[in-house]
Amino acid sequence: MAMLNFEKKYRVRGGTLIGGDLFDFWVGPFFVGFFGVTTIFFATIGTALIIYGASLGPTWNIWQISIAPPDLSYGLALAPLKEGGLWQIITMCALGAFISWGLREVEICRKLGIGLHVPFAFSVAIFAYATLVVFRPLALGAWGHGFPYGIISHLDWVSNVGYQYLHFHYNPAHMIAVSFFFTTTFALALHGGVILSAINPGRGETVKTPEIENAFFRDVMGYSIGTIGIHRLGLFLSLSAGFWSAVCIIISGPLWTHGWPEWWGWWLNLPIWR
Ligand code: UQ2
Repeated sequence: MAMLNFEKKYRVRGGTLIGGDLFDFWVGPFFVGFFGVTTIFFATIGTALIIYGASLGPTWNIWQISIAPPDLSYGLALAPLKEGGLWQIITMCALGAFISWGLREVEICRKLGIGLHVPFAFSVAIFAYATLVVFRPLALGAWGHGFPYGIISHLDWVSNVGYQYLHFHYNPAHMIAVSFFFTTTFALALHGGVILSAINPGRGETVKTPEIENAFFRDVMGYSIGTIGIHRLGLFLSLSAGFWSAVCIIISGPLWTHGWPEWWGWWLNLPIWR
């Protein structure tokens, strides 16, 4: 923990978005801030409600515990606690905690005088979650379209919703999202591989510089994107994966209600085949 030596130097006052100096302090290594307090608040209530919901259920088997959204017949109304109301409050707590955490990241970025790339990246993950449990249910007119909170049950939900569109892999936005996920792992494999190899040369050899990393990729594929470039590319690829994931599910139902294989009829129906 050598970095703790000079960490105090960067532990600066100010940069808060709300509350001024009131919550501008640390507990051990953790910055608190107004949004640290709201994160703890929402996370604690949300977790307590999940445990309460589990206590009502038929099982304590961790794999089978599930907290379901309301029946479709409740539409966009609030449901009784044991009829999906718990799911609704837990969803509000989850979003409250996630957004609080993102804003706490913004405050820390402002303190340190760095860009807002990390909270922006996190906001894309929050956006993808909100698409599943808020935007799409709103567009379809019922909270019952959200996914259940359970390890196995959320997998069943994904499978069932997928088959509802016959073969979800024919969803063009899903294809784009999957391609971005794969490309992200490829880029991270290349990057992690080259960094570990440069920093961990053979016995008696010195640690290698970015010049050697550049030379490696130029030798292999005639092109090096550079040390900053690979991180820009990685951020772009991963955010694109999350963005297109949100797109592929928001268009399923609100925009396209048939099977996804049928969507490709536009190709077969082109007038050039006649
Ligand atoms: C690179 C570079 C790095 C890297 C990597 C590359 C020195 C340490 C991984 C190579 C990446 C390229 C050529 C882009 C590949 C394109 C896709 C879409 C995966 O050049 O600079 O810095 O880590």
